[in-house]
Amino acid sequence: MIDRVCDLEREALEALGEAGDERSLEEWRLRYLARSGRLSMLLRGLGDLPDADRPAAGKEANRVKLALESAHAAVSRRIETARLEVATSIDVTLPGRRGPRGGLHPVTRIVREIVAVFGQLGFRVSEGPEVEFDSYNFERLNIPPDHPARDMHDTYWLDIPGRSGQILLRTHTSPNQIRIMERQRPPIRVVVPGKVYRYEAVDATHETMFFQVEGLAVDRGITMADLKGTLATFARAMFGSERRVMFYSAYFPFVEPGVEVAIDCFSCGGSGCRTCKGTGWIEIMGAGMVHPHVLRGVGYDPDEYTGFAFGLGPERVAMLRYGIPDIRLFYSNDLRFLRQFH
Ligand code: FA5
Repeated sequence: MIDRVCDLEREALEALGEAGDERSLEEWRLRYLARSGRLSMLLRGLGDLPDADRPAAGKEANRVKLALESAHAAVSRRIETARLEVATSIDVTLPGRRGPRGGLHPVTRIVREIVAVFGQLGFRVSEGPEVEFDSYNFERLNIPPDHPARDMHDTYWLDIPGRSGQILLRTHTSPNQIRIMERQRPPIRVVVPGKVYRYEAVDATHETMFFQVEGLAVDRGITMADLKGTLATFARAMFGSERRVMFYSAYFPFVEPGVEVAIDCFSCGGSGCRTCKGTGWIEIMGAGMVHPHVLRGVGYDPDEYTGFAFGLGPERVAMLRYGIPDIRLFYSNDLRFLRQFH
C-alpha cells in the first residue's frame, strides 16, 4: 500500500510539472486530489489492510495528500502571478493595431472627379429622386406615350394602386433638367449625379443599375459653341490635354441638335483596337441644345433663353480610366477588385 501511495505521489508531481495554465491545473486536481480522484480511491483501500499495517499506511497517505495539496497551491500561485504579470506588463505607449480600412468605390471617385471638373467651370451640384414620375422622365422631355424613343429605355415601373403607369425608376438623370428649370430662372449651370435603372440585358458594358451625371446650362445667348467648348474642356481635364474630342450627330427627343461625344482611344491612340472596337473613338456621353418644346414646357421663352444639356456614364469613364474590361465588376462586391482602388 505504501509503495502504491508513493508511486502515485511521483506520478502526480510529474504530471503537475506539465500543468501550465488554470485549465490544465484544474484537470490535474480533479484527477488526483478531488473526492473521486486517484488518491481518494487508494485511501478507500486502507480499511482492507491488516490492523498492524494500517497506521503506517494511513500516515504515509496523509503525508502524500498534504504534499500534493501544497504542490497544487504553489503551482496555482505561480500561474496567477504569471497572469498578472502579463496583464500589468502591457505597454500602453505601443501603437494600436490597425483595423481594416474602407475606401471610396471607384465609381464614387470618378463621379466626384467629374463633379469637381464641372465645379471649376462654374457648375453647382444638385440631386433628384430615383423614383420618378413618367411626366418628368419622359413626357416633359418631349417623349409622349407611344413615342418610339421609349423603346430605348426599358423601364422598371412601380405598381402603385391608382397610379398605374405613372411612377417608375428613372431611366436617366435628364428628368432633373425639368426639375431644375421649373424651380429657378436662368442663368443655370448645374450637374446632377445619381443612379439610374434600366431593365436591359446585362453585358460587359451594360448594367441594370448604373450612374449618370446630367449637366444643364441655360442662359441668354448660349450656343452650340459653348456646348463644344465646355465638353471638350471637360474631356481633356478628365483624360489628358492631348486627347482629341469628336462631336457627331445623334438623336435624343429633348435636344435639337443632338450629339454624341467621343474621345480618341487612349489605348491605341486612334488606330483601332479592342478597347474602341476598332473605331479609334470611345463614346462617353450624349448631349445637345435643349429643345424649344422643353423650354416652353417649363415656362421659358426659347427666343430669349437657350441652353445645352449632357448626360454621361461614369462607369464607362472609370472603365477607360482604370482599364477595366467589364462593368459588372463594379457591383459584384468582390473586395479583391474593390481594394485595388483604396
Ligand atoms: C441618355 O440617357 C440621355 N439622357 C443623355 C442625354 C442627356 C442626352 C442630355 C442629351 C442631353 P443614353 O441612353 O445614351 O442617353 O445614356 C447616356 C450614357 O449613359 C451613355 O453614353 C453611357 O455612358 C451610359 N449608359 C447608358 N446605358 C448604360 C447601361 N446599361 N450601363 C451603363 N452605362 C450606360
